[in-house]
Amino acid sequence: MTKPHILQVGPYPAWDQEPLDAAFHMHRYDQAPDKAAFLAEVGPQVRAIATRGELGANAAMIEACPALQVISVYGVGYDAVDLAACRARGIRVTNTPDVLTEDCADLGVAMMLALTRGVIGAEAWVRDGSWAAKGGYPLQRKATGKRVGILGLGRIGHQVARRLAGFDMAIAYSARAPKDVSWEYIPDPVALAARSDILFVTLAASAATRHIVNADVIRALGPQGLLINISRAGNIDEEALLTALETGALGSAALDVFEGEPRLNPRFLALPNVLLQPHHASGTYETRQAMGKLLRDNLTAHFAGQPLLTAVL
Ligand code: 8YV
Repeated sequence: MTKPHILQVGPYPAWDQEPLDAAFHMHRYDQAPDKAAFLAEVGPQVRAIATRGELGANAAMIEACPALQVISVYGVGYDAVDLAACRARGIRVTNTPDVLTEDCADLGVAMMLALTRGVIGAEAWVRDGSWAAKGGYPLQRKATGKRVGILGLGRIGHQVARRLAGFDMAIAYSARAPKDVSWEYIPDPVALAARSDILFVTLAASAATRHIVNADVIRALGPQGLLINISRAGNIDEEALLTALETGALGSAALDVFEGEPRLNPRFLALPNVLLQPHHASGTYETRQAMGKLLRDNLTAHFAGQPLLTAVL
């Protein structure tokens, strides 16, 4: 049997690349110097696209592959895939939910603790000799017992809330409808931010959620507030966020995602009140191996005529 032709949009670790190369004919879009020429050349043979959450598959890519049947995303977020183009052509889409939920929640909580307690600066204080030269590190802010808002109580938001319950936090959340949980339901983002010291953004991104964290939400969180984003940059009005951080209208922010990443707005780099992370909430060996397996299992199931394991379309 001839191997199905797959367009590979981004790199994968060797433990995924080897089995992918063995089972499929992988076309490395990520390594092609002239992307448009490469698409024009291989597009007609392509029956599947293997991509990553942050890279997705745009309309031009989908259009260049007239025999495309399925797009398999390495990531839970599929907002970068042009779903309208997929729907119009009956192209299936899969993602990798569940396997990364715990790691994403863990990193969110780690970012909260690192920022409130000044862990990064305190470490530098030890290394550069400040401790011995100047004495103890400046006092920081307590995390335990604070009022926390979870904007989007999906799988990841739920795991964040579960962890924060262990910090005796007063938890409130937003969702499309109230959930069967004991935490307070506050669907309006401004009202949620206004009653929160710390606001976690854990919302699946879509056109409808773009800039859901706008200037009003940021203002409601306030000069003592902490904003944590482990979802997608598009959920926050980044311009409003930068201005609020620069002027002190917002206390601080811990961010794992950025517009135009990995080349983030340099204004972030000049800010003392931010914790910046390189979009690695799912970045552990255990989780990335599980994500890679799920990506491959979906492709294998599709070409074996079996039901997709984790279809979103
Ligand atoms: C990335 C993510 O996909 O799951 C998501 O939606 O954004 C991440 O897990 C990961 O960096 C792999 O590309």
